[in-house]
Amino acid sequence: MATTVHPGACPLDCPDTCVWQLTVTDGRPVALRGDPGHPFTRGALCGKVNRYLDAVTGPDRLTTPLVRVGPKGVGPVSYRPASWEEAVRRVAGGLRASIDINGPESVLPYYFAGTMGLVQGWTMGPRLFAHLGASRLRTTICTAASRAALGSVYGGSVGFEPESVVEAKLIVLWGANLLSTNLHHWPFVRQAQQRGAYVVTIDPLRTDTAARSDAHVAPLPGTDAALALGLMRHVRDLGGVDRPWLAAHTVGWERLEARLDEWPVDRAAAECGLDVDVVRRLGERIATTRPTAIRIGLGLQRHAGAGQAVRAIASIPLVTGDFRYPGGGALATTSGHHRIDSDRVARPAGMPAPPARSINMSRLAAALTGEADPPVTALVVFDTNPVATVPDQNRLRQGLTRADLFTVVLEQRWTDTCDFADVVLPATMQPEHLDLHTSYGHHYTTLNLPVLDPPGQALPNTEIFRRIAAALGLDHPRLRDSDEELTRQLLDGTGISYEELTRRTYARATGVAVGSAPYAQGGFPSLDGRARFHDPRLTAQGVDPLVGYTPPVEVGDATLARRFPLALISPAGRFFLNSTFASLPWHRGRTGPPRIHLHPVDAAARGLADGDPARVHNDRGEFLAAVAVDDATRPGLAFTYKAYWARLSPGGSTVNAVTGVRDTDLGGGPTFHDTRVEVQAAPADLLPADDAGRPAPTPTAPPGSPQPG
Ligand SMILES: Nc1nc2c(c(=O)[nH]1)N[C@H]1C(S)=C(S)[C@@H](COP(=O)(O)OP(=O)(O)OC[C@H]3O[C@@H](n4cnc5c(=O)[nH]c(N)nc54)[C@H](O)[C@@H]3O)O[C@H]1N2
Ligand SMILES: Nc1nc2c(c(=O)[nH]1)N[C@H]1C(S)=C(S)[C@@H](COP(=O)(O)OP(=O)(O)OC[C@H]3O[C@@H](n4cnc5c(=O)[nH]c(N)nc54)[C@H](O)[C@@H]3O)O[C@H]1N2
Ligand code: SF4
Ligand SMILES: [Mo]
Repeated sequence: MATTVHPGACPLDCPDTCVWQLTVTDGRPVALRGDPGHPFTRGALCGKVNRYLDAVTGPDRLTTPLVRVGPKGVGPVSYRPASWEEAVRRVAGGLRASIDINGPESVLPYYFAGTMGLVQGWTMGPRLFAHLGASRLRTTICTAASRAALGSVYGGSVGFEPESVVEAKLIVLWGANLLSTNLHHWPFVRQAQQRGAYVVTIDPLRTDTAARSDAHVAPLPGTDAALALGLMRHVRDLGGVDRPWLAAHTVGWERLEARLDEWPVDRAAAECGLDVDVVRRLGERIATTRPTAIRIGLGLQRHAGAGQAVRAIASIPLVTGDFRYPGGGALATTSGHHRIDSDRVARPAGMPAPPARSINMSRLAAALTGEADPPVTALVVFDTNPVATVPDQNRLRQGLTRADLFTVVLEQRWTDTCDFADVVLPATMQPEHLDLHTSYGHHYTTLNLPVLDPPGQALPNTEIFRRIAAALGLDHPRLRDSDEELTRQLLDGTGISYEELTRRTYARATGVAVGSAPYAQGGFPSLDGRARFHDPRLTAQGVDPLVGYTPPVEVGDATLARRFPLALISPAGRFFLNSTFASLPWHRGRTGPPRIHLHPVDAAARGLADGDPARVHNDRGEFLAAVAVDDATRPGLAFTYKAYWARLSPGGSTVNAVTGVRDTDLGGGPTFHDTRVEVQAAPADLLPADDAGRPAPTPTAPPGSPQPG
């Protein structure tokens, strides 16, 4: 028996981008472990990816192209296998027909971070569609609000060096559930805590992360900007403003200071539904503790006021001068530190790429049901499962069922979205293709080489797009670049060579040293190196140029609250990664059925008990779930985990049947958590017997995971 061990990168949409080691015996994968030498992820994967080989070797892998022969929307029965030659010819014919009738902008490539790999995700597909003059996709579904907000405040998505957090004396985890979603940052936080740091989690829910913090502050959802303004006001009143640093490295403090006059602590506390002393005590700690590190999560960004919230939170360390110190400052994502520019590779110099409109991916349901003009009549989906993950699921399905829409889906397994495809193309998984990864949670770049043969006829996305380009008769040489050439193009100008990565797998990539304070002397990536509280460029986007507060739209609507009294948020669960793994037996078993978590007071008011089947609904739609009576939340606030599959859920719908298409104030992001619903008892037979009332599993860390706490 020949056994070999191969390093690679976890491809999932997770800030940690772990380096793994895959053991292969006689061509078959037999074990997957974390690389103990990796400085950030330090040897352990997470619970869900410890079972990644279930996904690679599963009997549900797609192994052959499939073409539709029955109605849309009913599932695999509508499809028959086809050769690659026939499938690609059909795709080219569908795209050509759309272009001939409605012009190239009628074609929409729709992709996201199902793999974070730049080669499979962000090079050949986008390149082909740029060359065609197809609509461009604004990839807003995740970090758009912080990208726009931090672009305004710091000049880019940058912040403190994540490994330096061990030096912090106060750590604020703000709308971030590290133990579920950024597991490998937690040991650094824990190390700081053991060295005496005080850890505060700001989250409407008492998550595991909140429970392991020294303090938990639970504001009403969508009110974080008000909290940040109140905290800055208190810091100022206590004399905690670092005026020399502020004067040297920021713009607009006088205006912000005038605004803080409007935000006494009691106003902020009232807006956030918090006890005034809670805000005061936190303000006092921030005023007096150096360095303070603020980890800005994604959860607080799924609200109408997300742009202002991120601006306001990112302003706090500017006021206190925390960027002076290693471990001080704020950090949402490390993306802005990485130097690889995938857009340059997607639109290479010398390749014609006609100008085209942009379509906001978070508005897909609207774009497919009348908002886009010319209409979208060809849709090519890869690395994403929008039927499960975008807002307004019912309207999306209506759009996807349109007879005049030609849809292609590149996938590894049959998902909710495949149900609506005209052609389904089987794609490879990470151990089967070449890829290159940056990270949104650390400063390393990782190479992933193919080590397994794909099942059946599955092909890498890149190869599928090369074949589609050829079938369309496009002969630009850049549409024939190999995966290795694409990887070298991505690395061009970064100072890291392909050869180095083939030897070492990963390399520190950003020029920011471990444990350093990259903005101690200012030098933010803005044009003048300063950070901004006031930004006149935002006026053109209809946003207040000064850091301020945008209240939640739906959650804040008192009239709507009479019909839909519960605010609903849908954060990440531990054992799914968005909708990835949500179809696999082990991961489903660990996660349990869809549940609607209600505070005991709200459950009692509706006559609902733990395990009861319930209908969660508003004017957009409904989904079915088992009630979980849970005091991790507060009265008036319900929650459920995101990204179950619709086709595997009771009633065929998920939480995204009740979320709406509405943009954040800045960046055009989605507002999943700015949602109101009512919850009612549902007839017992609406939930499958094994799903109704099964007790919630207690999440426990798998062997080999970093032990929280
Ligand atoms: N296990 C697992 N890991 C994941 C993912 C997954 O699905 N599963 N998803 C990945 C992806 S795509 C992303 S973007 C990241 C997201 O990772 P996180 O940034 O952790 O995002 P969420 O889990 O969506 O939300 C984090 C917390 O924000 C809270 N929250 C909601 N609304 C508010 C608010 O208004 N204010 C405040 N202060 N907090 C609020 C939620 O209760 C939640 O506990 O995780 C990645 N990692
Ligand atoms: N209600 C609610 N909804 C949410 C959120 C929320 O907080 N609440 N969070 C949102 C967030 S943060 C995000 S990032 C989105 C993410 O939502 P999606 O982008 O839809 O992510 P996934 O559901 O993981 O789907 C990724 C798909 O890509 C496929 N894939 C992976 N690698 C490859 C590959 O190499 N080739 C091909 N062809 N396919 C591949 C996987 O099989 C999987 O089906 O969901 C959003 N949806
Ligand atoms: S923690 Fe994130 S990067 Fe690491 S194995 Fe799990 S999903 Fe992949
Ligand atoms: Mo995300």
